[in-house]
Amino acid sequence: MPQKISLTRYLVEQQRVDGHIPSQLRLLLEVVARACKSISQAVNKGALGGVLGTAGSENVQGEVQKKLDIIANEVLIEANEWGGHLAAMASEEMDGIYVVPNRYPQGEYLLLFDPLDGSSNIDVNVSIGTIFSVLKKPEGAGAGVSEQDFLQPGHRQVAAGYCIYGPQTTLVLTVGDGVAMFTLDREMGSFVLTQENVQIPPDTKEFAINMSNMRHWDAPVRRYIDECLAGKDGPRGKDFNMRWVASMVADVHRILSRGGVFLYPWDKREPDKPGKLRLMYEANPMGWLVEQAGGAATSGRQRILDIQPGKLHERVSVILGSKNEVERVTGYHAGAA
Ligand code: AHM
Ligand code: MG
Repeated sequence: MPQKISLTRYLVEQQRVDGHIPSQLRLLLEVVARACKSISQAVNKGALGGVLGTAGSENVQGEVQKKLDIIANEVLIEANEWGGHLAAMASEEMDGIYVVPNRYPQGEYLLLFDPLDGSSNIDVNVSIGTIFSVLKKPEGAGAGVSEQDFLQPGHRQVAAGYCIYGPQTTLVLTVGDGVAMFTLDREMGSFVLTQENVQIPPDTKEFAINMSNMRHWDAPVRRYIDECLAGKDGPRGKDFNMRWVASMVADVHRILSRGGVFLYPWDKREPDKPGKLRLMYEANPMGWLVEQAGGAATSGRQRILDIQPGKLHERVSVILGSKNEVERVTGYHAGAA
């Protein structure tokens, strides 16, 4: 039987053999993985743990917080604040940044997360997940840390990933050397490498979009979906299938596993907002994972990873997945400009 490779061993080997993960980053990723294990436990208990339902509060974006949103946020902060590897954290569930308290040593990394993505699926027992992104404090930023230090484009990420809580709990990670997947072995209590060098096929017959928003879309997105729906007899000359889980982690996980294209575009419901999803802790980490697996990620107008954020909770239009499809939709935007 082949030897099992744990996440710890994978990270140690990345550090030792390839030398591109400093020990502090390795520690950080191990701690994030440990926090994800705790969140996975809480998610699994569901109603038995009294963790379902709303918490009676709203986050900075005016969304109702679920109990598990808050629990997951706290688990990630408590796990990460004392290790000495971080300067500060930012989360979908917190208005401002969380600076590591003075009683702990300060590190040089910045951690951003969506503690529990796909919140609307929590109470209905459908896959949800934690998304994370790691940046380094900019050179010459001086002592202390501010929100400004976080405002770096996605191509500056040093690690990114997500943990999906579904039929299996799987941690998906990139440190800039391809994408690896680790499945949680509950008996062993550790994440075990189950897939390396994940690749997204460049072509697909599967798209993911919330079709109920169709009447609000812009012309390029409408054109793309209309052409997919036209099937074999349309301009694409093939039939397409559609999937929409309404958990970005689940939709992206499917795309990393068998290809596809995911769109959450700008729409007319909120004309002043560039999109629904958040750039820094949703689009950037997912965009980098997808690129590392040979796919592409754009806003329709620009590569996601090249967008300079103006604020922590910035939103963005997202098109990601199989490269030829993403390039096609992006091309339709260029044609419409
Ligand atoms: P959340 O972070 O508040 O859970 O919202 C993000 C989620 C994504 O996971 C998913 O792709 C999208 O919202 C679904 O939105 P909709 O319900 O509009 O289809
Ligand atoms: Mg989210």
